[in-house]
Amino acid sequence: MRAPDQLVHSRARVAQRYALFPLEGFPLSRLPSWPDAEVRVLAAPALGAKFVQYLIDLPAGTRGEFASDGRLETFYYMLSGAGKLTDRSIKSGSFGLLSPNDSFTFSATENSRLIVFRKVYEQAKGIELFKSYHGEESKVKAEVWANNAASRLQTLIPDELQYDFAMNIFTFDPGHGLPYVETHVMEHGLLFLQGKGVYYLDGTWMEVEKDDFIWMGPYCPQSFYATGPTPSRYIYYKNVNREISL
Ligand code: UGY
Ligand code: MN
Repeated sequence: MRAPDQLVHSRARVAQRYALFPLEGFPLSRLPSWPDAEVRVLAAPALGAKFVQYLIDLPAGTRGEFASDGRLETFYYMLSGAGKLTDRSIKSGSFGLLSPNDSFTFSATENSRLIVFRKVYEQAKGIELFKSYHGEESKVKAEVWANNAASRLQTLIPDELQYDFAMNIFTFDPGHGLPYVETHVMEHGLLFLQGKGVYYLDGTWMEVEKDDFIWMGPYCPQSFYATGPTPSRYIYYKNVNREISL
């Protein structure tokens, strides 16, 4: 926050096919199912996204609920803290994909920060609904990406037809990035976990750093390269494995 006698500036941008938001610009909200949490709505249909993504800060000793409604699937990723997800201990780096039919309660034993992502599950003929799935980032192999050992990809959700989206973590060593500008029908909801760099969004290179959120809509030309002294890491959503509805 700036002092009352100072000017305000921001790297925040909202365009037709993308948006970039530094963390400090989000006002806080509450949610009925997370009454003690401070919630930032990173992306929502009001922006053009076909999903919603929250950043949730939950104080130690309080709880929140991932409520099922038979329609929305939910992905969570713990950025920091620790707690119990129903009877499972989770901590920084824990993640899971929750079926639209399952409800879970999260009780924070430490001050916790997590990403919660929700979208309508797209059923497909002949494909059974997936079962809720949990994992630890530290146990997901970082695969060399595009034949460059300085760019590595962790795939948190298996690339199988049961799942209608991917959630991946990219790591780029300084000086490395995506080897081309890519443009595709899939959307992204992307949170910077570490480091800094420059992101190419629909014709413009923009500086980005830890805690920034980027929404990329369909056919947003995009690329990235990492700068700064440490590797850059980001977690991102991508809708996959379904026909385009007409
Ligand atoms: O999977 C992807 O589409 C990825 N290469 N996009 C990105 O990192 N912006
Ligand atoms: Mn992409």
